[in-house]
Amino acid sequence: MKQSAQNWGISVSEIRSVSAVEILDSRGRPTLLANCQLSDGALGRASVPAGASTGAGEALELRDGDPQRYGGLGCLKAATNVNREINAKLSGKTFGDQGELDSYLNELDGTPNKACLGANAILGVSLAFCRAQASQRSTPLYAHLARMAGLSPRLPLPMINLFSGGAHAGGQVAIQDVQIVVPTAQTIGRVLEVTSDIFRMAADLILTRYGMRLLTADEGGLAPPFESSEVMLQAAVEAIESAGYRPGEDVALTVDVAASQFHAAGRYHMDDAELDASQMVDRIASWTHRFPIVSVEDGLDEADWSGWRSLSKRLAEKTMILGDDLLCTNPSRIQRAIAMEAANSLLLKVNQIGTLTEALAALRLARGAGWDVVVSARSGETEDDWLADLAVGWAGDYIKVGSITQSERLTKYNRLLYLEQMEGLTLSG
Ligand code: 2PG
Ligand code: MG
Repeated sequence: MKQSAQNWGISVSEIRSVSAVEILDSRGRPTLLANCQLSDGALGRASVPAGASTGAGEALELRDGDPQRYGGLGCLKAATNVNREINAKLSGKTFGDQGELDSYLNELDGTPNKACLGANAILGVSLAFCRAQASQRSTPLYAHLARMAGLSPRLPLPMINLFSGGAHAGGQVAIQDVQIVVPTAQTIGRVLEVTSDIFRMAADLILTRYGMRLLTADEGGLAPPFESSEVMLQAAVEAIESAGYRPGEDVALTVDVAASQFHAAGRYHMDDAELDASQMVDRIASWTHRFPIVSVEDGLDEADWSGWRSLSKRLAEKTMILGDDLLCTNPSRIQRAIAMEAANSLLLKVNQIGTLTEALAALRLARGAGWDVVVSARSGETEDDWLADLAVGWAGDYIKVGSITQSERLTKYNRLLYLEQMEGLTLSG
């Protein structure tokens, strides 16, 4: 059925074809770029990100496993799945909305974690179809996503990576990210100005202290050989002060502990210490007293539900207890966390679950429980900027993209700047 691009009354989209190619992500590892062409000619294209500190509950990212290519990380099988099986089933087929397409893709895959076709193949098609529908309706992607979710678009507050450790920086310190937020800023433009001031001061501080310039991690954060995670947190406070801002008032900190990465056999190998769950909770609580931390992501291992519950009991009143690996953007894990009061905020990464529709179900569950939502990039990203539109269209409270260096990060911040200045969107909605 042919559609008029201007017609908001469009109810269906017929797919002419879908296709995919293997491309490289910001770590130089393979990932997928997918196309979706509708029968009226509208085209959507999207590329798929990839994590390094992945949760065990994530949908399966299909890799070739051929040691002769990219150390086994090739995505040719996933691309072939799009080009052959998925294309054969989708071409000529009509879908009313994203939900219909995504359910069909799930049926086609037939496994609970997308292990047959690959979550990378399925998400590529899910996103490309979304872009194609937005284009068919001549509407910006964020507005199409907002309409799909029944939400009013608004700009999210960025959580911006300053210092990195853990799996993103060779493990020189245990915790993965120290990020800054500028809660007092009225605009994304101001957030980025303040961040840039702090980033410059942080780089100078590192040069003075460690005699080295920018050693950057996967997401562009500074990654000097800090002696401990506490030293990293302290350095962030010093950089904020040196830039002329008041820690805890003008600028706050958020951390991604990514504790699953240093947890083994019930113990947390935190820098030089070996802690049990209750000592780990004490350690995090002491950080929140000594540093202006407003959000703690993955403070405990992804399977340590009772540890999460204690951390939440202790800190949730004042601090975001943010689940990434714990929740994997998976509605059933989120449901469990809500029932156990194990967290109060969701880190939403669509490639953890593999379709936009399931990610939206995750968002709705979190919102239903009164949680905050952080829409997040992966440590392996591409130059695609759909994440910015997703965070805006789905009215995320925060967006987490990494540092203000490296183009795969900046393309998202620059899209937010564009939406702020050209589309008149604001942080308050
Ligand atoms: C995280 C993400 C992004 P990765 O842990 O939150 O920082 O990392 O994509 O490696 O899982
Ligand atoms: Mg994380």
